[in-house]
Amino acid sequence: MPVAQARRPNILFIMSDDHALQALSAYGSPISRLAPTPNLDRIAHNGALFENSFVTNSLCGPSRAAMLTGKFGNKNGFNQNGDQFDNYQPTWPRALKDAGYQTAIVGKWHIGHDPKGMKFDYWKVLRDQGEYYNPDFITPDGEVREHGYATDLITDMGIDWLDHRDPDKPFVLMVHHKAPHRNWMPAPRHLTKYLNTKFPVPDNFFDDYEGRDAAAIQAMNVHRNMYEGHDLKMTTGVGSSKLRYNRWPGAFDRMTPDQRKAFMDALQQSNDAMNAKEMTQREMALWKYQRYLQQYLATIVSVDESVGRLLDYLDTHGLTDNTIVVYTSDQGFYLGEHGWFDKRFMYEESFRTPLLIQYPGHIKPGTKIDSLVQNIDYAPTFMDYAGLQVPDAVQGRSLRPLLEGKKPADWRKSLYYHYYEYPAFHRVTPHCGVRDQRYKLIHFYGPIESWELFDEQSDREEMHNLIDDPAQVTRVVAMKRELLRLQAKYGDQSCG
Ligand code: SGN
Ligand code: CA
Repeated sequence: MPVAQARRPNILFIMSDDHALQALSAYGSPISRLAPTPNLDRIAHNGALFENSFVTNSLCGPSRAAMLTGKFGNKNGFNQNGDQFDNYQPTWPRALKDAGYQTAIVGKWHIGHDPKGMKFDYWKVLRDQGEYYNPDFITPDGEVREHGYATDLITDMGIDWLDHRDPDKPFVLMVHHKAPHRNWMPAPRHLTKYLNTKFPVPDNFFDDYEGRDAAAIQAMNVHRNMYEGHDLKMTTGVGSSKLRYNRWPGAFDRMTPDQRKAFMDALQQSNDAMNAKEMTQREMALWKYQRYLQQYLATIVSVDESVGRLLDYLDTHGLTDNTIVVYTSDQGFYLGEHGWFDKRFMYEESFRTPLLIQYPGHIKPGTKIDSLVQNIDYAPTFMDYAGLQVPDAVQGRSLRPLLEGKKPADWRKSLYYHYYEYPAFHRVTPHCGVRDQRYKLIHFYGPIESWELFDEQSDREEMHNLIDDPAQVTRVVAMKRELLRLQAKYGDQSCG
């Protein structure tokens, strides 16, 4: 093998599903201080943390498609869940495979049935959204149900593949977790982890959505829209282990009797106390918020353990120095901000996504990067590190200069966003928008036609729509012009 090839870095790309920045302690939120992620923090400590990392469209499929291609949905053909990704189009795993890498993906796929066509040397992906307990996987040989907990199974598969790979070739391993996606079922060993923890309630949990019409009509409110059985695991009465509204019983029915008993037993005391108490609507909303966070954060403990196991594997096998490790999520998530769960909106909590990258010797430990970056930048970054030419059609830009401590003068000053799916699950009005380091302009279209402007510096919670503020007239004109410039640049003419 040529020397240059032997030195090319391995890439371990770990992605979770719906992991909010607020739940990753390296980002330092009050919630994460009560539910720390020490192994994820290791990556930030060893390498870089992106303080301004965003997605192109805050939804699973579109995000994955953007990451694989380095292009917005209007170019890669995937704008909403349910679209079919064309696996034969250019992607970074395929480009690296063609350049001599060994490639593998384990875990969530969700942009079609399977990754056939992308030439992975090994793949084993969850069927559809995937389940937490005893999930079904699609493999080249058909479908198989594995006994166990999804996060652990996916980690085992990744490690097993590393054990059996060809050590003479560089590798790409993509470990894509289901967690912490809805319906938030923790591993058996973490069932009671946070049941006695009281998490801080966001100031805008009881948001009245004044001046924000699209926010007012959504269906992603923790109190109103979560399924009391399926999501919150609330039972029908004191002493009962029967779940309240359980829209998709499959998540529980697939458990063994022992798994299910352990799961419900762990919650019995808390459920009984809830059922025994007369609560006002407001008290019930707050109770649900706590139960939601307890479950959501407990699923992240397993993700954190998975990352710890993978990092330890690299250490004990002498691979750490020559492996780029990336941790990200397909998007951010609401943990009660505006009263919500889910994502989709261009508001901060779901527009942002965590991004941590280590590459010892190449990225200074403890680096913090405040430049605006987006998930279309991952593909060109990996191609760049693998020594490949980035095709002109790629719309993102390599993060390598930023990771090496440089700040190119022509780095982007604003980001474009476009969300399409409606009404889907959560009735989020389609919208597009532009964000710079300080301001954000959003254009909602379809069921609601409106514009919003936020000052992220003075109004981080995005409660005050400044669009009609006379003091902002010039800014609104400038930002509308910037929106048009970005739409022309990215070739998207479909926003309302
Ligand atoms: C499921 C969830 C929704 C979620 C979508 C998309 N409902 O349909 O709440 O918005 O996935 O999520 S569930 O009760 O079936 O879990 S995504 O991350 O795959 O885009
Ligand atoms: Ca997701």
